Amino acid sequence: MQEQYNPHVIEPDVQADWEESEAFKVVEDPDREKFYCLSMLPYPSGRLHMGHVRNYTIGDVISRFQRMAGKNVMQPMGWDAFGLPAENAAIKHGIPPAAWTYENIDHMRAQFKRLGFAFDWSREVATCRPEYYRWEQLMFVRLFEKGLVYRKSSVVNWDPVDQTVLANEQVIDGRGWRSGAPVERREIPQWFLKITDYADELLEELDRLEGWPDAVKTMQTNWIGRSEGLEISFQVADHEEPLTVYTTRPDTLLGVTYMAVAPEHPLATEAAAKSPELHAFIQETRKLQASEAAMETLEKKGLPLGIDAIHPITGDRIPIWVGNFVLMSYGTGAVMAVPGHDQRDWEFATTYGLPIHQVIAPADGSEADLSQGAFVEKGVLVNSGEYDGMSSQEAFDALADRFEKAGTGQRRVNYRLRDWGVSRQRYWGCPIPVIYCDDCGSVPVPEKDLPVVLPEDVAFMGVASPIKADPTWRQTTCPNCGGPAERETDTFDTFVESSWYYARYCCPDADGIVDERADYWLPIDQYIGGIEHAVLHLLYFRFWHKLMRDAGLVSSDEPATRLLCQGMVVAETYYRQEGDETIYFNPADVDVERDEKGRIERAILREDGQPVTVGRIEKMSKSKNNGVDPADLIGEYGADTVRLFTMFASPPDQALEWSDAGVEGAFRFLKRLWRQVYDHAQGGQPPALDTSRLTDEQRAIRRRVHETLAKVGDDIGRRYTFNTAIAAVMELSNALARFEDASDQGRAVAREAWEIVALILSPIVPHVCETLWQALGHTDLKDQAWPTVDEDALERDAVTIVVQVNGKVRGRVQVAPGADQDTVKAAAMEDDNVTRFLEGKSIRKIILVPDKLINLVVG
Ligand code: ANZ
Ligand code: ZN
Repeated sequence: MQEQYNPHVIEPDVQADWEESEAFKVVEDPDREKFYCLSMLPYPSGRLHMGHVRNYTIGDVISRFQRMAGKNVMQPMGWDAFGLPAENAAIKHGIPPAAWTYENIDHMRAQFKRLGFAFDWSREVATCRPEYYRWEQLMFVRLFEKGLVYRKSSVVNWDPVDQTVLANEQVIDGRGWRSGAPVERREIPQWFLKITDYADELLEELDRLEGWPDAVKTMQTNWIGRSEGLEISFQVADHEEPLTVYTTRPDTLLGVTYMAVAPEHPLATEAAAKSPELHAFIQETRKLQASEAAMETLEKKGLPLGIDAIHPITGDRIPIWVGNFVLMSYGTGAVMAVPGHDQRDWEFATTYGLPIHQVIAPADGSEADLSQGAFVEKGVLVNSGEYDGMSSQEAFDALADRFEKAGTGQRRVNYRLRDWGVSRQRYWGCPIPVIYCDDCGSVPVPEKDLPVVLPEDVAFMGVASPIKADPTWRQTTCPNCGGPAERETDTFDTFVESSWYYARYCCPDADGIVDERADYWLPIDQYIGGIEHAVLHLLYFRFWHKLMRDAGLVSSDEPATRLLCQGMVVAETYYRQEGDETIYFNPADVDVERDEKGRIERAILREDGQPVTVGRIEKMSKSKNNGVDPADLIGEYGADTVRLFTMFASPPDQALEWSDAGVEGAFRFLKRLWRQVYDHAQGGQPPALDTSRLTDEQRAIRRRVHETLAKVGDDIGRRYTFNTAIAAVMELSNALARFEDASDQGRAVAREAWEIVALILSPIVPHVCETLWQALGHTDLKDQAWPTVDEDALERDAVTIVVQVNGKVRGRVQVAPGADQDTVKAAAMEDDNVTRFLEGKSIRKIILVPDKLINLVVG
């Protein structure tokens, strides 16, 4: 053992040993309890960032702990390798996306290895490889045959710069999330997966996902957006066809003062044919309507159609309007507007001077003030004729029954969830395996012809997809009739690849989508990733699992039993305002002066010695130039320090604030730990520990060691509070520094202590611990079990506490050391002499000096 801690020497050695011995390669073993620990797979952008480091360190600590706990642990890694950045790099630098991607993968793999993650690299997958994506093409073909996919023209968010469709969430303030270009509305044919067929199950099963954070479950619940309501048909004056609306509040029916239809609704189209003004309005709103999310904040606009509906109860004529806030794709594309009780309707009515009627009164008898806004709660019906006095629920039922009986209404469940549009117009993705034939229509590619391989050696001419630009790639023959036909040139949304990669890891070489090994490993025991995936990825991944289950490929209902969403990595920002431009400076280039409380007093740019403004603490990002490159840190401190800092700075689900001092502190701790073990090891091998011959002091330190062991096991294994586990080991190492006992048994106690420290810190800082373990005379820490707590060591001797009443000693009691006030008081009350002095009096105050004295103040 070297005297000095030098991570740059020990880490490569330890890593080489892991690599050679294939230490983390696992095989299925039905006799052992399995543990599948999975961190979300990264996009191979080329460089690791601190967010990755945090995500994968958490997973690695959990994996290594579970391995020591005796489980058969699988921790795989792979690459979410399709996607736009590769194409942008290709367009910019002229490198084919495939080459760029593979190079990045190699670079990032090396970075992962340098961090010492215990991945089973034999299971690595890259989603851009035909041997991976051929199986999702096969799955698509099977879903096609089952009727779970369909093609439909729909209005999409079109990014004119990236030339692709964007999901609603990718539209931010009407602009493409990546390009920043104003998003257009286009109608194009797309392939859809019928996720709505699974809406109920996706919703219901959330209740059983006890190991998932509530925040994620709530977001998914809202996203699925199940609502129970009624479809009601209104007669339309001078029209045959009734106007059907969907409402969740039929109890407000007598408060309807107008109707509103979507710009695409047939009644709007009919009226627009006669009115240029309407026509112009409809064109305008169709162009502007971007995402559903943007609808919430949209300024509400509309025009009357000049057509009336007939109220089904009062027979009154009600004007029909077209409104930009009504979505054609939801319910029936038409609403009965109740401005008294719906805020959107209220705003619209206020803008256009439409009447507002109250038909619901607050259930608690208070008054609702409709001049300030709608009263949206449920309550008691008023101004509603025969329904007056009913509760909202009673009125819902009564009206639903009435319309269902009359044949003009029907109870309905609606979902906000839409089917999943999986077509993307970009090149660097998995080709959608469909062939178009003039005679046969859309024909799935026969299974024997899969995969449809994406050519990798391509040149970009502008932004267009090379397989769209190439007139020959698409030419093929129809599998049905043998006539000339064309291939689909769209590719899958990359969320398709990430929906099932976890299953492929179980059997990466399976000759099929998955094989029986999937059922050994699934469901995932611990899934770890960012909260930004709460809705899309985590919903698609649950959906795809159910599709695989229903195809007989896996038998579990859900893909992951436990989910941890790690917090963001944040850092201070520094900037200067130069005219309109804000120039951000990297924290590494700024010197800061702090006050005693650690608050920044002054920040100076090192380069020019001039001050910079201290901004907010924000998520590390390129745009704020506040990122720290993990590669630099590893180069300076080694992997263990980076791992230790990331796990120590905060609990995994909270934000982690970057701090140079924190990294320094982590490094110092490891150096000191090294030195302590070095000094101890210099004393040579101590004799065997004989617990029957220990002094009080030896017993006390040994108790401390086993208490720490118990706490760390619980913190890492169950609570996932890695920071408190580390703090406990740090305290123990301080206590051991004060334990200077060179006797044989003293050294035996210290030996046991350092062995336990090396073992229990090893999930977090595996390299240094492996080396210390060897210095303590062992080999292969990587195969060691988690140490067992010696319950006898935990037993505490009793301490004697003096009991005073009003400051006078009245007795002595024996309690466990560290006993709290209630325990000591209870023991004191059992002493007859003490209770004699308490008789007839009440205790006003209790003063406890732990392990020494209790004073009961009575009066
Ligand atoms: C009358 C009413 C009165 C409504 C009231 C609400 C409150 P969820 O819960 O999301 O399903 N709606 C129906 N179809 C719509 C569409 N295509 N575009 C915009 N809004 C639409 O919401 C259902 C409610 O949203 C429906 O109930 C309808 O307004 C509106 F005091 O009908 B309600
Ligand atoms: Zn054909």
